[in-house]
Amino acid sequence: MAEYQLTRSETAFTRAKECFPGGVNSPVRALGSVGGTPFFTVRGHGAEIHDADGHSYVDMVLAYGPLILGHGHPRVAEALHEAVEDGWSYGTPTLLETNLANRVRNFFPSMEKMRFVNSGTEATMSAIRLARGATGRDLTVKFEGCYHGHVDSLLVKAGSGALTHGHPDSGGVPTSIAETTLLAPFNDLEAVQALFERHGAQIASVILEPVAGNMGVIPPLPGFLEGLRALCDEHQSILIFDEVMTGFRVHRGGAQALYGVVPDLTCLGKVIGGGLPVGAFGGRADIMNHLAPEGSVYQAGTLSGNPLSMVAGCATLEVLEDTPIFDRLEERAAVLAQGLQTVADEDGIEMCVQQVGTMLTPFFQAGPVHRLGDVSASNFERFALFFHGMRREGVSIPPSQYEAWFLATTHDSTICDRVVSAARAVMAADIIPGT
Ligand code: KE4
Repeated sequence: MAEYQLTRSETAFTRAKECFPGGVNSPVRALGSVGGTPFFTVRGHGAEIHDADGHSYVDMVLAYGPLILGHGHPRVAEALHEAVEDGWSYGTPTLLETNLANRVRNFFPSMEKMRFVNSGTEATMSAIRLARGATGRDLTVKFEGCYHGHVDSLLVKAGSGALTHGHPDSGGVPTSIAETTLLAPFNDLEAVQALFERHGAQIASVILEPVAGNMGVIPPLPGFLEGLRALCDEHQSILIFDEVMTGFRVHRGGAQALYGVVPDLTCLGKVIGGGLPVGAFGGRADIMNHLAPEGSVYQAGTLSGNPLSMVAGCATLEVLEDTPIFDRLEERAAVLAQGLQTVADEDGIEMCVQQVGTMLTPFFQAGPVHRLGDVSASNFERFALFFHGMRREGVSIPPSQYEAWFLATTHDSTICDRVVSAARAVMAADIIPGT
């Protein structure tokens, strides 16, 4: 019998495992919950991503959100080519940072002042420290299944990769730190009320993904965000919207624009760097002014505001300032979500597609999904079959039921039709109703 020939990605994965734990630099990329070997990417172009074995896929991951303009957008590429001619790291202030801050504020007017960092994790870590410093309180309220990056005190019942690998409570986080985090189920206002009744005077902040994306896409129930706003006002706690994922994704102005609830602080990342390393946190000036060098809350970063991320972010937001582009993108996401739902319904496959703006998640269950406990009722085996079937059909989706799919401006109706056709083929071939 002919010897099996390893694919280039399989060989690359073997070599990567000699360098990195699990062969990856971020756990979700290791396909832990669906099995198999991740493909190794050699390039991305437009709506597609291409692997080391010559396969092309419609990319519904888009680097987990940043690439709202797709891969290699000419405006972003041009901005980077030009910027590189002037050097790419200075350790001094530059006008590039001010330009991006002003563009961000056009979309998020609640960010009276802000600070750039290099990841979403840095943004949320800094925001909760700032909230503690500004209030003199120690406790943070977070929600089960929400993921805010790998911040020690927020890796408690966290979502995304932490859930995918079944470790929502990470090793290495001292109990003394985990105890500063109070937990409530997402969409459960009464549970938060009870926490405030018991700990109100010690609660520095409430942080949440205003639309959850790291346990799959779960919108807030009517009144939930408004209720959190009222509780924070009543107890002088700081309301933090982690819009690292939802920013520019659920609405041009994020969830705060979509639902009309204004947080005290906002965390951003992903889209504002156009795919380069970036994060930002900002909000009320009276809170932000507690930050060094004006105030006592220390936060710093060698590469904060780095020129290449700033120009890539500016070029990206410049394109998004053209409103119709975003509106058309949202429409296509809704059509795609409906297309996936229809295919599942026609095939008698239990699926509940939840979509907000340009992000969506097909849950393999009847739904609706309102909180983490609901997600665990999904058919994870089916999800794994679906994942591998879609890859075979030329569509790359996130390798976990706990992740969100993303669209880019490059995902025109033809591309979206390809995704629906692929889903139809997979459901017909790989997924047996009732199993
Ligand atoms: P980063 O540190 O990964 O840039 O951002 C952390 C973060 C913070 N807040 C929210 C709402 C986020 O979604 C994230 C990161 N999202 C995941 C995807 N679910 C990043 C992918 C990964 O961990 O590899």
